Amino acid sequence: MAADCIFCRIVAGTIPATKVFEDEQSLAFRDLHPATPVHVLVIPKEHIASTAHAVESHASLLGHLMLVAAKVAEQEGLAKGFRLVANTGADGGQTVDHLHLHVLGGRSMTWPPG
Ligand code: DGP
Repeated sequence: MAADCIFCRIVAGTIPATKVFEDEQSLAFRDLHPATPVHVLVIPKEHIASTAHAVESHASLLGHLMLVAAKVAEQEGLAKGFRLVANTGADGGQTVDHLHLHVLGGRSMTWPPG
């Protein structure tokens, strides 16, 4: 756990969040500022600053997060599709330095992103 990390505090339960899924390795909760009708963040409980900070030993955890994201999408009724986003670093638009997948859905989306 990183002491100054908002998402570590959500994992620890010291900051509230609306959880939609949890297991030993991961947590999924609703984004505070939803960009789409369904907007859930899937995070590892372990503090990893970003995808750029992940190492080989995280490979199975990263795969697990993708599977959790798909499970959350199914649970949220996103049968028509959804978007997974992992903003990474300043140019990637990352604002919270704890690796997370955005599960976005509930409306059709355009490409490329802004
Ligand atoms: P990113 O910009 O990719 O780092 O996404 C961070 C997201 O985290 C952003 O969409 C807003 C969300 N967020 C920030 N602080 C909190 C919080 O305290 N609770 C919840 N549920 N979401 C948060």
